[in-house]
Amino acid sequence: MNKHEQYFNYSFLSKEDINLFDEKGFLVIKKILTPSGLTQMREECMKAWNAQKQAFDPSKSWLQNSLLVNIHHQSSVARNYYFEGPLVDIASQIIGPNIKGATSQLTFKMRGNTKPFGWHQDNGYGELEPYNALTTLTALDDTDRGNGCLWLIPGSHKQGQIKVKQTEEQKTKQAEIIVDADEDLAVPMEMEAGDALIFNCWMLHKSDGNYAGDRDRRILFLRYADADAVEVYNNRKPRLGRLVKGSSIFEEVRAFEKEL
Ligand SMILES: O=C(O)CCC(=O)C(=O)O
Repeated sequence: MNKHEQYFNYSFLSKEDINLFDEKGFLVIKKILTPSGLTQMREECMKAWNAQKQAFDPSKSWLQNSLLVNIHHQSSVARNYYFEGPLVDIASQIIGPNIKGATSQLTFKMRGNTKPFGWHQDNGYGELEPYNALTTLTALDDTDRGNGCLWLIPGSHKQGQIKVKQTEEQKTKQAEIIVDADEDLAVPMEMEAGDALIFNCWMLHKSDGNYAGDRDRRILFLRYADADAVEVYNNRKPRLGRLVKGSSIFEEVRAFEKEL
């Protein structure tokens, strides 16, 4: 029995799943959180959120209104999920034997938060190489078109890295990086609370505002990368992140293993 089985449902991708992922660039994993995992995750994440975030302010950016970084420093269930949960093996099936955590954050669009987040690739923010990083979004609420679910364009990862000339604000992650996309090809990713969506670092995706009025849309966003992944925008220095499987050629990444 896995020590976190009470909170997470462990599974592996089948060969068909992996083929589908290669072709479409995304997969949905149903019920990856157990009912108690979902309850605990919501509780701990909301505690961190309420301690640091203010009510929605339309004059502020999406990032200011909707993002809380490094949730694994603030919630033990999020930390266990990130470093020892089912996504670790799933990420390893896609990326390879050596992987590290690259990003952990909450993207919460609470009721009344009508800010959209335009089309982008996750590897457009802080480009990592090799180009096989995996984004995972775990829904903490049922999410649909009404409350601002994610939309993506199946197969759009095949166009590779979209080069954007970034402004100073974008480089320091204070401003969004929006790219062109064909809205007609977009598909809404409606999910039930406790499901996870995983996608390739080049997947084009966006979300609209939460216009549901009486429903929040809370998402736990975790990203995994090859343990040797470097930051292209930062003189190709290794991205620091905890090693969760295998090893790294970089001493500083191996040392990071011991940290939270
Ligand atoms: O949570 C959202 O609405 C969008 C999040 C997203 O696409 C991202 O953080 O890259």
